Amino acid sequence: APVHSAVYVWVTWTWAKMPGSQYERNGKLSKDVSLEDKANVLDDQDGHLLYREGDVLQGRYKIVRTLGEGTFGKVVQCEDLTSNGKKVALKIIKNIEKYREAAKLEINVLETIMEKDPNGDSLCVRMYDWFDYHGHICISFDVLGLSVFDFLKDNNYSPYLMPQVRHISWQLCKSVKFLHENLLTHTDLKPENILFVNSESEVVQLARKARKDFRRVKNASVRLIDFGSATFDHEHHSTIVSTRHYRSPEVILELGWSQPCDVWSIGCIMFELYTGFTLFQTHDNREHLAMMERILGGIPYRMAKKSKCGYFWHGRLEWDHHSTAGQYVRENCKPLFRYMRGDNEDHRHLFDLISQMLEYDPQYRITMPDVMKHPYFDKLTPEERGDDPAKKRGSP
Ligand code: NR9
Repeated sequence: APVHSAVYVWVTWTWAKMPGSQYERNGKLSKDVSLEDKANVLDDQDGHLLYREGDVLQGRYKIVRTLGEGTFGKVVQCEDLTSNGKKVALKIIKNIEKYREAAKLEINVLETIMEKDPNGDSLCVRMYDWFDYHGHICISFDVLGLSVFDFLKDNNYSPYLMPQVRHISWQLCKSVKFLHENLLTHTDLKPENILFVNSESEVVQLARKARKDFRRVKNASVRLIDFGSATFDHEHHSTIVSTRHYRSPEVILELGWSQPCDVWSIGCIMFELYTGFTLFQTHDNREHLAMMERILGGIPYRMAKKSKCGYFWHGRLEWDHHSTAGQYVRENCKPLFRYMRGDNEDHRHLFDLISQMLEYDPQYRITMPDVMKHPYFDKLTPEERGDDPAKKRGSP
């Protein structure tokens, strides 16, 4: 079986953008290790490459600082000494066989993306280069800004404003539509994997008496990252995919999955951009299903019947509404449309679209081409839509 399936991890990774975090500790860890001698490349106990600022990899990439860290490895900012010190983000995979094998599959996906989208219209992150550095697979990309998740967190979870929800969602849909057209499913769509190209922001005061100011990103252009779990139609499909909160019902019920599972994740993400909080805040399958039923109504009998996971009795979810968990779900979840903050057309269109993306049955769930035709997106500006003015001029 492909190693691809074996390496899925649930640990969410965090950007080490703050001095004093992991980034500082790394500095201390590698203090006494001379990396000048390239024959003496060392790893820490977890398989991470030990490095210091100023180290040069492949005689080309000079390490400037750590950008983030995850289960698979780290991301560092480098100067490309062969391109006038151009800034790149270098993903350094741990020196562990299963991660190395998974990284090779990821490179295969990234090469497919480059081949099918030579101009970068798909808004998927672009690979510059890759190499094997003493067992650490390294992949270089353009340097991007904060993730949509980190920006939200740093902004005290103030939701994005409607025009930005629309613009970010549109770009995400464009990337995912492209993947689906090329027989791929991303399988790990989440706000952490959507990065602003430039996360510079400005302070906004909605009302003079507003209790709190919040920040608005100046330009909501984003890129989709992390193709480490992306799966081609012909490849082995791991039973469990996606990060918990964004996981579709067919995955939880182990009914088999394909492209529609990405559409479900996007529905959850659009809700989160609009509200600032996670739609399904849970760590337990049964509770997750109970939340779905509270928010979206009953799970279809045919899906309940087909599932071998034992969450149902005669097609009904076994769930004690009077338990502590039952009370938690009742108090913290409500029918989807009650989360609307306004009753104008924008809000109605958004929730209509989200509700079609959160259709239980993957067979009936809206598909990416139809998502992009939804009237919610009618209000995009031509720039946001990514219409190429050059192309437009050429057409009749
Ligand atoms: C690209 C990526 C991460 C540009 C960046 C960046 N610019 C600034 C971070 C900061 C691309 C990534 C990707 N997959 C990732 S990061 O395609 N996965 C998370 C991991 S895996 C090993 C360490 C981090």
